[in-house]
Amino acid sequence: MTQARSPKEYDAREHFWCPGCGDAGDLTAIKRFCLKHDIDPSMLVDSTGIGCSSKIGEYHRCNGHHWLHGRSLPVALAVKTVNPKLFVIDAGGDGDGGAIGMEHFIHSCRRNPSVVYILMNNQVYGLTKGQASLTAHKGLVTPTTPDGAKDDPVDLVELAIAAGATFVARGYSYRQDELGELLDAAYEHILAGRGFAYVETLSPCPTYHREPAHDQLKSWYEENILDVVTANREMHEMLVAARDIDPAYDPYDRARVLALLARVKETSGKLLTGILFRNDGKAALEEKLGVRDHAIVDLDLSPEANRETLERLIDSFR
Ligand SMILES: Cc1ncc(C[n+]2csc(CCOP(=O)(O)OP(=O)(O)O)c2C)c(N)n1
Ligand code: SF4
Ligand SMILES: [Mg+2]
Repeated sequence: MTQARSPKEYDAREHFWCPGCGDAGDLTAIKRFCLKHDIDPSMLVDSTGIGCSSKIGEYHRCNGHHWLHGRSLPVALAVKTVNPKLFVIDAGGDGDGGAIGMEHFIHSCRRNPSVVYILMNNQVYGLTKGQASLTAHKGLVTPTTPDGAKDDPVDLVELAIAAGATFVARGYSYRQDELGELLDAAYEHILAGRGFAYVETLSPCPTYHREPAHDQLKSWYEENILDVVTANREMHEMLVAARDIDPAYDPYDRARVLALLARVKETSGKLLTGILFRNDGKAALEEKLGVRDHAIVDLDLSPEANRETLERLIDSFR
């Protein structure tokens, strides 16, 4: 592909995340992705909530905007519905999209807009000084879990699949090439108008996520990540008798994906990465609303052009 834009065209203000923050890896991946696909920054919308991760829309050139904590997805859906030609990314943290914004997350998966949702999961509320989030692993010590987190974490990829998302993937922000591949696949899903692409990125917070048994947080992640193809092979070998796991991983098989996630949870508790699930057969929100080829943004919404409709509407209330 010929490169029409220079990398500088995707620059915005310098980021001020802590040294080693995984969010910086996500930012690099987004910028690389934009350059690779020659994305026009004026056609790119980055809808974000509140949190360290939600600052990402300020750090690359796009139509970036913050909304209330946990409330960015409804705005992303509205933007996409009004102007389906825009490339809409929603980005934010596990606290933002998984905790306070969980209902919007579920409804977005269900409604299936062609939006890429990048959820930067660091297991804590980084911006408010490291409280445990709903994705904190059991035993994680934080200011709100001084004796270690006691509850099972919520696996947001599992939730996304159960709620009806049509593309579900998880990457790791320190592994740029893999993350780039996931973003490429999510983009392809969006361009084909197939609907909601959930891309979770494991984005370490070295400031507040402490693992006493590890000198570096990075080694904790390396130990606790497992790619889905390897997991499928290992589970197959382990569970031949169960005969419910095929040797070849098929991300289109929803029941098997969920079975694999459950078995990995029971056995090692590792976080699966890769493209976990795809469904090409569900209508996207824009299609359901009939706005893909009749964008609301192209309509003349002036009172003059709509007087008759307006009068009919007023009459209907009489
Ligand atoms: C309605 C509301 N409740 C609480 C807050 C305080 N608050 C700001 S960011 C945040 C959590 C951020 O965590 P996460 O989304 O995981 O982002 P991170 O900082 O970890 O990247 C909270 C609780 C807020 N701004 N608004
Ligand atoms: S507090 Fe954590 S999430 Fe926030 S910028 Fe620092 S390392 Fe990143
Ligand atoms: Mg967080």
